[in-house]
Amino acid sequence: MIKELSIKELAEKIKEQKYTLILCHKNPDPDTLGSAFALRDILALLGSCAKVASCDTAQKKFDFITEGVSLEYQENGYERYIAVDVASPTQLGELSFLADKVNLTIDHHKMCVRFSEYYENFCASCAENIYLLASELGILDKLPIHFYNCLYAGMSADTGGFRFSNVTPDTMTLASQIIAKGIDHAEINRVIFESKSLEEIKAQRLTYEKMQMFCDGALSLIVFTNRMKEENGISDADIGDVVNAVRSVEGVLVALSLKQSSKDEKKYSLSSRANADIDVSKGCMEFGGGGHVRAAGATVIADSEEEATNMVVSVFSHLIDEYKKGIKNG
Ligand SMILES: [Mn+2]
Repeated sequence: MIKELSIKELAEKIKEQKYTLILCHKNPDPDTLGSAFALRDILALLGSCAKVASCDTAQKKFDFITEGVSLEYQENGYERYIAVDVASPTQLGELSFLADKVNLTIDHHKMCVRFSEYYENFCASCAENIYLLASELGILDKLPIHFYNCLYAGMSADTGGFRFSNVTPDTMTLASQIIAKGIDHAEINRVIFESKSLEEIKAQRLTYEKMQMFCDGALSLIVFTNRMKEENGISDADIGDVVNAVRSVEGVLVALSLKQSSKDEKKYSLSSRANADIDVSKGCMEFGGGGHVRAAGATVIADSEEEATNMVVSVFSHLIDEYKKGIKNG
């Protein structure tokens, strides 16, 4: 039986001095990175050395979080493994073989597969849980400005710049306390939302060219194949948030992106976003994934681009139909 920890119990465990590996999810975003590096600041203050790992590299622009440290995993005799912002073992990607070793998970995903003792709190970002942990430990005033930069980055990224439905009065109260620490919040937001590499812009242009519409325009989809990536000199990191591009089309209720894996051509990484009250995490669960009500992911196994497309369109068009029926009857 997997145990859920209270914040007190989590704080007690974090106090134990142990050489720690902190694990981020694949395609690391500012929330998993910010949570990991903020947790590393906490551990450093408490006398534990920690490294951070992910199966994918962090984007260069997130150096203000990672301080340029590589996320590459190396076996190093770690005494403790902590996963942050990781909804299921599959979210560890190529590092999922470490799932059995994980001692603690700190997360905020409602739809999830727990694989170790965990602390969870369904706030907008995992970063908020790291703040609560520091608060419980009574060390908020001792942590460096880097800690607050990390937390703000996680909160802002997971709330789309404090615009998504997951924002609560508590989110804003906490953001206010973090801004009061003197962080450069405008610069963090510029880096997260307004700064794209030329390759990311290329990926976005391709997305607008190649997107497909289904369900009378209620479902949008972009499939990124390895061939498309090679022909255009685009890497996996460059196509990170293309789902938001297909999501912005007027009339779209659910937006999807499928990215073919460079390592295994039968694997497609699925991202889903909802513009209405449709639980896309249910759709992702069909493929063994998870996430939030309006933002979720999974890995789809298919022999071809067409097969992957048919599989996701079938599942998500069903969710859209159910939603439309609900509106008619409701
Ligand atoms: Mn998150």
